Amino acid sequence: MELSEEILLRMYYKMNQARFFEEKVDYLFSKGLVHGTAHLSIGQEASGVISCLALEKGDLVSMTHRGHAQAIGFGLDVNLMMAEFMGRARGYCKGKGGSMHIADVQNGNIGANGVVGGGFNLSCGAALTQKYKKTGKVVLCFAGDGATNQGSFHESLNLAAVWNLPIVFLIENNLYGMSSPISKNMNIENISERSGSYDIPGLTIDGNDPIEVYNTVLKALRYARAGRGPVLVEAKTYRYNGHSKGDAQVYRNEEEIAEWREKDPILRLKKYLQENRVFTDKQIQTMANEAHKSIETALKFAMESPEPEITSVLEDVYA
Ligand SMILES: Cc1ncc(C[n+]2csc(CCOP(=O)(O)OP(=O)(O)O)c2C)c(N)n1
Ligand SMILES: [Mg+2]
Repeated sequence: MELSEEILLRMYYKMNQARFFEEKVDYLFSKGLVHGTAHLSIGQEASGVISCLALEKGDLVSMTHRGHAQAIGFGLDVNLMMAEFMGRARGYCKGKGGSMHIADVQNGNIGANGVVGGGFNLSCGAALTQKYKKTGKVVLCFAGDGATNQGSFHESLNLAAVWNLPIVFLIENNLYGMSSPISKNMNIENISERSGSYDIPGLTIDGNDPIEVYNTVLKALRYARAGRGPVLVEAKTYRYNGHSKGDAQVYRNEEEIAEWREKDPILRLKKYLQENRVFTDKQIQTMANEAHKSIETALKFAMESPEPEITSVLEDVYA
């Protein structure tokens, strides 16, 4: 499918924004300016960002613990994201959630989730609501390869199938669950094969190809929106950084990382834009510069935001 200049511009800008956001996150940790942990998805920007660009206004998304790119693709405000990440009161959760709990429920972002596989059931509930209220909206549910070994994945696919729910399960298969390669955790090569057990469509795609990701997710969303039920999409991709902070990465070698860097999704889109003469090199550079600037602005916004008041510690506590 021919993609408009407008969507190609959004793809390039937002993937760069996600990359710069996470490079900044990494830097802030290295300087000891942030506590706790974060999971970077540098290298996974095509599956994380681009899938969300295929959504329509009003569609919902549930994210993973590795959710920064997904959030930026969905359109969350990078100022509020950075403030949340830095534990500041102007953040999405008033600075009390941090990286793994960024959410904007009013606007359809059900949230990132520290519980691996925790988004499947929530997504089914949200999709059931859309069906019941006949909103015509679809839920895009992100998960990792490791999460598909959880019971919640199988329960949710089964329910989504028998209830014909408007939901697209987007599995970012980055080949590892923490330090375990997928071959140690499952006997199949393609996770999309698991769709067969529930008699729903299952697709495996090159998750580092922005155009393929966009076209596939768009089709899957249309299928679900038309009332035909859920779709399972497996996007094969790779994270260049460790699982989270403090990962010595003894389970893989430099050659493997270098091989995947050759397939970098941002460089691939850049090449596509150049080869098809969609934009000039100058325009491409300007888009990247603008994305970079937006992250510098976000950091300034976060630094200027106060920390939460100690008196607010029991506010917004549900359990
Ligand atoms: C229920 C649960 N079990 C274990 C963990 C610890 N944990 C955090 S991330 C992770 C690996 C998840 O792998 P995958 O789903 O492939 O996502 P990735 O980290 O590769 O993006 C595990 C086991 C957790 N957070 N929640
Ligand atoms: Mg994984």
